[in-house]
Amino acid sequence: MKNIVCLLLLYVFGIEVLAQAKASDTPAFPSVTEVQVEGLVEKPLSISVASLKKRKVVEGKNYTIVSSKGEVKRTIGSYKGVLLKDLLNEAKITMANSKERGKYYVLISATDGYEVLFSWNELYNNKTGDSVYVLFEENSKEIVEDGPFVLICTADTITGPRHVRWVKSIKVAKL
Ligand SMILES: Nc1nc2c(c(=O)[nH]1)N[C@H]1C(S)=C(S)[C@@H](COP(=O)(O)O)O[C@H]1N2
Ligand SMILES: [Mo]
Repeated sequence: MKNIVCLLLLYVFGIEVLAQAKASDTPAFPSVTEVQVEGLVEKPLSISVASLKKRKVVEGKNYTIVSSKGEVKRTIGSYKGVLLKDLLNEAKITMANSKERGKYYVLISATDGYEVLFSWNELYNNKTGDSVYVLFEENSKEIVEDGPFVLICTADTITGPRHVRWVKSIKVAKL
């Protein structure tokens, strides 16, 4: 009798597990509803897609993802996002000693563990800073498979490595 109950339980749970696996087909990694701006900032932010839309939205066209082998992986026809620097300025980076600016960096982390960084000088002392966006829309649609937040740096030569899918946090830190 006990064995039959066990088999029944296994059967029911088996179906449950299969059903959940199917439901999570997209996105491929756990998605977040808000992206965190944190670390060495005065005012940490937790930002949803809706609240990103209320900020200064930038629209762009034809962003090409180039892999480290130099191959064009795909082109995003149009996108909408907010400049990373605008979010950092809103959160206000705390820097007691300006001589340490060269030690500051911004770490972008994704839910799959992927991480990339931008140095403070790269963002605030170079044109690159005007080309780093947190996207919430690709081709006039919310980003489902790779999102809801994607970070891009259009100034990069090989854009793939700093194209970050499933962005979960943006952390200001210091060496
Ligand atoms: N979260 C996350 N983003 C990522 C990666 C990753 O492994 N995880 N790989 C990067 C690399 S190396 C490349 S080339 C591009 C590939 O983009 P695509 O597969 O969306 O065309 O995604 C980038 N973004
Ligand atoms: Mo890549």
